[in-house]
Amino acid sequence: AGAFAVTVGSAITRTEHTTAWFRDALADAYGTADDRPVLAIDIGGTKSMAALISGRKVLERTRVPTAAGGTPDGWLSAIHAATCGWHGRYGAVGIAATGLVEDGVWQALNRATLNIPDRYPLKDKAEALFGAPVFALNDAQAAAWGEYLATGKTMGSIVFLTISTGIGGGVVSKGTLMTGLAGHFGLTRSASGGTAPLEDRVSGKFVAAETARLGHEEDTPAVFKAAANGEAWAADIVDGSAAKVATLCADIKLMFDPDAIVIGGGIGLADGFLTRVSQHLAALPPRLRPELVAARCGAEAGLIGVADLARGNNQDKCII
Ligand code: BMX
Repeated sequence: AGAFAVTVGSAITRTEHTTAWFRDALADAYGTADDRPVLAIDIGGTKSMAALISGRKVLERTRVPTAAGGTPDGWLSAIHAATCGWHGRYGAVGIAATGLVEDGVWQALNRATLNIPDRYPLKDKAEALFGAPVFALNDAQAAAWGEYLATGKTMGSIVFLTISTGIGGGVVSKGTLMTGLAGHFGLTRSASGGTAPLEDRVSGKFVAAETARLGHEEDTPAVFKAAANGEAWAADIVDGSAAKVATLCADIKLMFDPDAIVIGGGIGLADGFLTRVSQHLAALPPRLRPELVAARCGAEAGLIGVADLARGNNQDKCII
């Protein structure tokens, strides 16, 4: 009768069927059919954060302390308890954790930052607890990815450095996030004269220990305030740390030649710290001088980065 095609049955009477075919075909082409938010978790040496994230938008957030004498089971169940009201609203879980995370297995590199036992099955345990697929990665590597996304992927390469309880780092080289051990700058020894891991001479733990050793009672923000007010003991602690970070940044520039070194973390973003690091780099020839910028996503870079990866968007950009 000249018809090009004839359609019979539920394709006409049940339009939701044809809609579903489109939905499934798009999911096959672009990844997951589950467009629910991601539960993103960041387990740090001092505190843990959790957020419900849709795209790069944080819908809900909460935080719980990471109990110093605790265990991974305990840290996870504290986070689970704090987020149980969100259950059913997320389709995947992303975990950014301090320490080495490989193939879903977690361990400490520096037990002074967090005492994680060897080979803890983080992915399996978290999947059983949260009832959703889990993607897990080192905290600073996740933050490097979050900061890279925040640049709109306009830079070819960035190195991210977080100076907090320890010193973490992540490398995005030509749009590819390096995983495994790559970026664990806090464990390097060159900038501390080879005597100890760099983070033992610079990070939040060091500032607190030095302050106590000198007989002062200030907490870390107060030490930075005292340094800004010109109190010599505090300025010595802050400037000594800044000088070592400057040496590290100069070395990173020679190793990776990134477009920028993005600095984050409680110490890294503390008042005046970045300025002091830059002052120590001022004498370098311009070609060798790293470009330092403050983290755009602040403390949430790791949550945003791991949420993107947990969604499956960019996992093929990771090299393990
Ligand atoms: C340590 C190491 C890194 C981590 C960094 C920052 C452990 C437990 N952690 O170098 O994996 O990225 O600290 O961690 O070995 P944070 O807790 O200070 O953010």
